[in-house]
Amino acid sequence: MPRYTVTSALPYANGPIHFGHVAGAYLPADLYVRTLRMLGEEVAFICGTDEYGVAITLGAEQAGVPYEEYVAGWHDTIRGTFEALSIEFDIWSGTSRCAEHTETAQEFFRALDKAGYLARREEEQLYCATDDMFLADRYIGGTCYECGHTGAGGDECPSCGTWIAPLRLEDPICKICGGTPEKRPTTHWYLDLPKLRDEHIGEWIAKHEWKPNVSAFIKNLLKDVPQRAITRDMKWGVPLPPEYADQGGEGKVLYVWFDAPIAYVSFTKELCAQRGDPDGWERWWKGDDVRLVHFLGKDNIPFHCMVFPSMLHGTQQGYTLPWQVPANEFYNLEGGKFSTSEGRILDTTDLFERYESDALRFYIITTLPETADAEFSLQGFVTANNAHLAGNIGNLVTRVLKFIAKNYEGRVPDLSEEHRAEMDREILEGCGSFGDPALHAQAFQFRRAAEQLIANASVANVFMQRMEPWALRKTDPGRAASSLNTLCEWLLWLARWMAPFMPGKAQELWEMLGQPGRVVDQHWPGSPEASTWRQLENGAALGTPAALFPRLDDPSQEPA
Ligand code: B3M
Ligand code: ZN
Repeated sequence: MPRYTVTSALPYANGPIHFGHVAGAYLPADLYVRTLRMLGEEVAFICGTDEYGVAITLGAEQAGVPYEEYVAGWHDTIRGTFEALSIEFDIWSGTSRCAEHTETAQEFFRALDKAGYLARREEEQLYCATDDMFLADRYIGGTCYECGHTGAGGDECPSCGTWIAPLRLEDPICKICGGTPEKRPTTHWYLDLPKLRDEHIGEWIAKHEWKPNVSAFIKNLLKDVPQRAITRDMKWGVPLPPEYADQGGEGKVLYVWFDAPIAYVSFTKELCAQRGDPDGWERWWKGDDVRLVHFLGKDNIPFHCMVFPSMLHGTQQGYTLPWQVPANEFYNLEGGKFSTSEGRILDTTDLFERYESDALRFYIITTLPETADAEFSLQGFVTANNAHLAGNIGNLVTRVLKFIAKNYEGRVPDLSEEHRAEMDREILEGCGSFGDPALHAQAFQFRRAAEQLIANASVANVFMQRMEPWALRKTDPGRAASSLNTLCEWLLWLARWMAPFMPGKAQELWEMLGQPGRVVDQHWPGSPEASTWRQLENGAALGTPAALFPRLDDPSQEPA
């Protein structure tokens, strides 16, 4: 029986999560995990904040707060967005707060070095005597040696796009103090990706079955694979193992993209320690029965499909390699890119105050950028909500359960044996096709899974229109009751089918049907079969019906 280790890319603790991120690495993962769990699969769902690197130190320095305080603040803010969208990891940790992370990352470094996959190099780097530090790329400015643009950075020239070699910059300056840095010798370690590619990873990548949009991206990865620096002269980060101090490792930290993916392992250790099973982490990372699934946005493909697998393999400690990396394309905001820096993000607090989070969740799922870039549009959301949720599922639930509450004392109307076969035939064969949304979710086709859920709800709407129990009740009360009983049974399926997509609303429907416990804890129902699909007792007490999805006003008509 396979076990699933599911990870979502660790968001940098330097800004809010917007829907572009949610659609890339987080909501699809949560939907997938919820589906697997209802199918009875064993899953560990791992995530947390990425708290080191220049992306963090620059942000903290500009905010004028200590690094620890800065990352802790964003860690909590980002957790709030996930909670609002019912995205529930088994562990939500952080690379600077996870007690197991330093040792785990250092262990990877040692193992890779021992296996001969690290190269140690003496080299020159730009050093600022005023700030008493070697300067990482983004702390360096100067004149581009290709085009003469004076606003070039230590990483690239914004004018001509050249990837800058900092030592070649003309008139280099330190962006912290504006002074002129000097060249000083330093030592760094490089991950020998070419060697790992040629020994094993290249063949593994070439043979692995990737999602189509991922394999297109990966093809080019293998061509130009340089050795990659994995250490930095910075104070904030995972320090090198102490035994490297006298080899030039003093005052150096691991490059953030080296330690961050290792945090998936560290956080798993933390999770197992929390569960009182500190050694249990290995069952999630080693052995043939582990299925490692990484959810991420496409810009993280290289690190998750080539660099991290190289690191896992290179330790020679039996780590499993990714089973699937269902990366998504970009999710934009109404024709423009979501961009925190340019302020092009939806005000999620305002959105959650105005709209049901499950409705937002479902809309994002139906517009996921699974094979091509896609976008969030407020008009699109309102239209989809009114059509699929209020108009389809909501309408069905309200009409059936309110009618029963009023005319059948809130109890499941009786199914008469004489009508059973007719009712089964009608709804299972005569009202449109239905199917198992989990089959598509397990294939990472989440939009298709959502469409299947809507189609399944439509079957009951067609049945209701055809049977018209409110009219039938006057002429043939027995068949009216049997048809309403049949609709209640279908709603019981609908609540379970909905659970991975809209856990909150599914629970509301579950309780309206008088069912105990949590719908997310129910076994996945699959697809109804005539002989076994019914489970309700005649006369069973139902809960109090209520509107599940309110219709939304056209946002363009709303007051500004
Ligand atoms: N912190 C987020 C990004 O590049 C980066 C992901 C790390 S996953 C190990 O957008
Ligand atoms: Zn300086």
